[in-house]
Amino acid sequence: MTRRMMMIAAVIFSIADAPMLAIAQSQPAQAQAPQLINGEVTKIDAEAGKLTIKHGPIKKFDMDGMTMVFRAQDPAMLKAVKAGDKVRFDLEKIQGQFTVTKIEKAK
Ligand SMILES: [Cu+2]
Repeated sequence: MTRRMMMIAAVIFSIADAPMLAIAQSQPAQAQAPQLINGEVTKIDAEAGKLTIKHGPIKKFDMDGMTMVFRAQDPAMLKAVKAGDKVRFDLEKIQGQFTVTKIEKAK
């Protein structure tokens, strides 16, 4: 009986902990405000779904400023910007490819 009660208590506690865990996990995500990278679009290749950006240093990938080709996560991005535009963008490595996940014109 006592053992059974303890097991029930353990289940209740694990349920009660769940929302707290969710809160704890969401906090680091909030602290990581998207740090956009500065760059300038030098070329759009809509057919390949790629764009070339002359970018500033990218800390998270330990990169200095350079010009490189990126995959666009969303083809709409390739219409939203054009060669010569100063932009701010975010980058992720998706399936081994540097992929622009967000891009906006710099003001
Ligand atoms: Cu680079």
